[in-house]
Amino acid sequence: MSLKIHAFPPSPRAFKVLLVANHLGSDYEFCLCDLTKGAQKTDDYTALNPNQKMPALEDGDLKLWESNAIIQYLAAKSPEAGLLPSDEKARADVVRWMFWESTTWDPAIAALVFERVVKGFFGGGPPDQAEVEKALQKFNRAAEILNAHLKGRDYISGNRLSLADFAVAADLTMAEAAQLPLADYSEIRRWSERLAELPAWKATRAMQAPAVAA
Ligand SMILES: N[C@@H](CCC(=O)N[C@@H](CS)C(=O)NCC(=O)O)C(=O)O
Repeated sequence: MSLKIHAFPPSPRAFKVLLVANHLGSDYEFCLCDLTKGAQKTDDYTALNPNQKMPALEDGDLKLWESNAIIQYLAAKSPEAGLLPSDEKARADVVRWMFWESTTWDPAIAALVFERVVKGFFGGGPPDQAEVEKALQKFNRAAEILNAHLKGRDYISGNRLSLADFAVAADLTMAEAAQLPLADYSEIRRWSERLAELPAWKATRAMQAPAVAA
């Protein structure tokens, strides 16, 4: 099997990549990159991703990092699934939401995950309230935009399931643990609860617990 995905499934960025691979039925080898054991800092892994972060993908001589680049590659290998439209305008809309996820949505949520989950897990002390407040402001601003956009829509782009849905929804897998304030965002809850019913979503959720126990 030439396709390998290096990931730590509890992380939303890893969840995103595994979710898309599972939804597409991609033939891949799962390689645990155990962040709790510093696997991202080994020489072998650094040769794969000099940023010392997961996820990463290998396909023959291709070494690819950045979760959105990885899911774009996976979708392009399975065009029949339609997760990345071939029409220029439709594709630009999907890609626009993927960039929004990388630059706006993910950083706000990741800051809350860091303060409220990761620090505790690694013995890094209590959440810094000033950082939490800053992240909450960013989160609420982004959530208002997404919530308004989803009104009357089942999917983010083009009224069909696409990489935009997977990229943006994956960040919500830690919503409970990071206490994301979703109560006021009923459209986001409706849309994400629907995605969580996908067989691939459930299969990817099932990959999370064993990784923590490993
Ligand atoms: N923009 C990157 C972010 C990757 C990233 O920050 N991964 C984190 C975990 S969610 C990581 O591997 N951190 C390990 C470390 O910083 O030591 C992506 O979407 O792939």
